[in-house]
Amino acid sequence: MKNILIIGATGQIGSELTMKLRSTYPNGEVVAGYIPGAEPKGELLESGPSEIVDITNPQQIAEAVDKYKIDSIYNLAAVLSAVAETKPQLAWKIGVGGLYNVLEVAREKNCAVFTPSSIGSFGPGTPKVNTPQDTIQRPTTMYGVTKVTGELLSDYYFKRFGVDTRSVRFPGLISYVTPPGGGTTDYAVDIYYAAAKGEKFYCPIKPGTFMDMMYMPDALRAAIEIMEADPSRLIHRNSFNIASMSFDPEMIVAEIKNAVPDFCMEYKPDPLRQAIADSWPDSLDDSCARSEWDWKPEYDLKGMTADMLKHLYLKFKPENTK
Ligand code: AKB
Repeated sequence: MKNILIIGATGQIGSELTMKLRSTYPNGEVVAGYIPGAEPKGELLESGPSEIVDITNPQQIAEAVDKYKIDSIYNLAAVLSAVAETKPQLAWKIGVGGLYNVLEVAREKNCAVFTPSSIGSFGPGTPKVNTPQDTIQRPTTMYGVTKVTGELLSDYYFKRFGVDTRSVRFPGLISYVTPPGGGTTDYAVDIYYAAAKGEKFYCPIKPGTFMDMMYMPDALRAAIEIMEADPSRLIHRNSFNIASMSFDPEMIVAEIKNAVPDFCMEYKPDPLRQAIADSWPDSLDDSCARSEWDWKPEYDLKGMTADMLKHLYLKFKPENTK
């Protein structure tokens, strides 16, 4: 990879992945694609080029690819699971229509494409614990439907047209930089913000609801490593199970309380998010990613909690919030 276009560069993953790609490939162009209203700011704006690239506009994608001689596209535009249930048409338009636009440009202009899938690509009929790489994928959410369609479409473009498409199934991603919006796993980010601000947390997910989660530095590394992987070793492409930790609200609150003993949480389940979480696996088996491209996470719940709280305390120090 040399010249990279990130579509959705100002979102939860994009804002950090763009910076990481710029430091990983200092001699290439790493272009932050954004939509009006979500302009890049600060370091993201100043550290490299940015362009308006709306995933629903194939011409804008093609123009950015031509202008910067792009060879790889990171397609991060998505409507997350809870919002997708309230706006299913929009979720399809961005998740599937948008991906089709990206794949067509990639086919014509010979680009590699990374499009994340998710634990949301599984459904209630999937084995729940240690979910295998190749198994039943019959999601009951629109988000999941777009993710499975995306996996199939990406594999089709690889097999039919030779487009170098690759992907991982992201768990819930936890970060102190850019908050997520509209996901089912967002509670596992919000809980750290509440703890660092000294606030009580109302948990929208019931005790005993396990989901796979991952700290952002591991997720960013996975996105780059899969695109750098030796293609001759890849048996799978779209999309790899990756995993690092699985927990329920009781476990994360216990870990936070080790550092913040007076932290207080009350359950206030959100029926929409709970139903989505109940349809997803508890934990994924990521052995194919480990054997085909040497995937290995670095953070567990303990390590992530320490790092999250350290950074959030800095963010919310009175002198930094003025
Ligand atoms: C969501 O909760 O919608 C996302 C995901 C797991 O894909 N974080």
